[in-house]
Amino acid sequence: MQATAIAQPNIALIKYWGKRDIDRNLPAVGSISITLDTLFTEVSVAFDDRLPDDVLLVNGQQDVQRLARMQDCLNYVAGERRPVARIESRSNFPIAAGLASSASAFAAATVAAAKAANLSLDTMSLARLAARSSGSAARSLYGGFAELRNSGDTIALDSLGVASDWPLQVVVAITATGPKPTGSTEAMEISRQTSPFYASWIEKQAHDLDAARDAIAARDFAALGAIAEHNCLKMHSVMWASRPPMVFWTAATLRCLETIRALQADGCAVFFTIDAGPQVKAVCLPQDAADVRDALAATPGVVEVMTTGLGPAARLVDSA
Ligand code: 2P0
Repeated sequence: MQATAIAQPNIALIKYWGKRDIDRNLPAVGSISITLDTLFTEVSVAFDDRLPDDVLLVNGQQDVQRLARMQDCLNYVAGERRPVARIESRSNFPIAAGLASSASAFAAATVAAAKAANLSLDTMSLARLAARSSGSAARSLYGGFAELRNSGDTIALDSLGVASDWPLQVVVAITATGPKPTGSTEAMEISRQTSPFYASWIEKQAHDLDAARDAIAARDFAALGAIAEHNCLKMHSVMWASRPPMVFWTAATLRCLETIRALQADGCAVFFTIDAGPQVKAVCLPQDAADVRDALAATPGVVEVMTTGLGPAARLVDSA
């Protein structure tokens, strides 16, 4: 009745932004991501009806604010009549700051809860359950390169390669460590309802997915970078043009883009992507990772840099 799982966050190169069904948390667009390796969230789930109530500890502290969403996650996996649960979550990176902590947390929680409930589910079923809690979490059920497709009435996932197939590096530049101001569900709905660019964002996504999938298959770094930067800037354009506008960037975010443009001009194989937060993720080839890290670390306003490779799928580490 107890299990522990680890999952790594993933970063979308072709972004998920917008929902077609809020109740079932179905995305309006497909997405393509890379799963990281150095960052992780470990979640333990213990089902025990002797406990008075569900309890969630995040990094050792009881977390009442995040409890309801975690309870929902366990309900999706084990049913609403599941036993009372004690959930412990631990991450080695700042949570709720645009570093995909919900992806790794809900991927790990889904895997741990399924095992603790003695369910034997395949990866796609686990991914679909994780997606009920957080759309991006489904992608962390896969290592390396993953594609989330809208498939009829549901979602489906494909592996586009494991980490060792194309060992890219990612330098994460942290420019602010506080929580982001707007949650993703609310922010996506604001975009859907108010952004004049939303319809075109949805319409063009299939093209971007095709281009990125082809670039990954061909290991064409320049082509992948071009489509990933374009898709990222398009998603942020949708947000900026929403009402109220959602500008998650800081001055340091923009300075990081200048740094990356300068590196590119020097011949560095690097491109950027930015999620719903102020951090900049610079994806690069291994031989350029040290230069990218040094340049971003020296960029004014960057408070920390973390370098990571691509990592494995969410997995069980212990159960009893
Ligand atoms: C992504 N993001 O594809 C995009 C890019 C943020 C920007 O997936 O509402 O936390 O939990 O299904 O997965 C953030 O959204 O959204 C996200 P929910 P999630 O990585």
